Amino acid sequence: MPGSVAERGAFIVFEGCDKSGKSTQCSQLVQRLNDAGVKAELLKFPDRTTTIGKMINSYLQQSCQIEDHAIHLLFTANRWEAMPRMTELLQSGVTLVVDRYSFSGVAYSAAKPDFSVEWCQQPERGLLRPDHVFYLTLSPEVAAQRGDYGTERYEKKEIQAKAAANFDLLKDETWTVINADKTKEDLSTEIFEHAMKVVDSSKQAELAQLWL
Ligand code: Z5A
Ligand code: MG
Repeated sequence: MPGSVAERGAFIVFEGCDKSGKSTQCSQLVQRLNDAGVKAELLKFPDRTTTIGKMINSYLQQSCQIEDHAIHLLFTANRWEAMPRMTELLQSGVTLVVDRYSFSGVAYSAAKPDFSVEWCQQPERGLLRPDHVFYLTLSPEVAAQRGDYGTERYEKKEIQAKAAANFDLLKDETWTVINADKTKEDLSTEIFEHAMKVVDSSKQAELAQLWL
């Protein structure tokens, strides 16, 4: 109808350190939203399927070296290349549930010596701003009960601790901090109830840009 504003989808991000259950909860949320009649899709960063994503994958699997600033910019570029499709999906009414985003980009790069949060944020400025971030927290002791760290580059206790401290610096009013030391089912119910409110409140809101 001319002049009418179509309802857009919500942009929901999950963040947190290794093994906090992000991927598990992202899948569950998409399933629950779809079951409730809300069109929702799952996206994940890094998206290891693109040309840039394949370089990131090799770096994370430690099969190549990439200079620290350069890899930071590749993680960011991997988000920029997704912007046209994400914008189109959101504007067509699809809710996006996104497993890690710019906050991981900043938290992990700024955990490296001589990197500041401000420097790391700069190339992320202007990306789509999430409507809501669910930040899953887990103590290192409980995380350890979920199995050993894998062999990927940042899967080390010290880096995870620094990243967690950096996540704390990035929180704002759009974040909900969730203690992830609960059953998968309990967590999923808590998150779904909150997410439905975000879906409702985002319908008429303008899409915004991050850190501008
Ligand atoms: N990185 C970066 O540097 N810059 C960037 O811009 C971005 C990322 C976007 C790869 O990320 C690395 O890239 C990451 C940050 C960096 N490095 N680190 N760390 P990834 O997202 O691909 O990493 P992953 O392999 O998916 O691991 P993860 O995300 O840390 O795990 P998770 O998704 O949080 O957890 P999960 O896979 O859902 O669950 C882990 C295990 O715990 C599994 O066995 C589950 O069955 C179990 N689990 C889950 N929930 C529960 C509960 N509630 N109770 C008990 N057990 C549970
Ligand atoms: Mg994951």
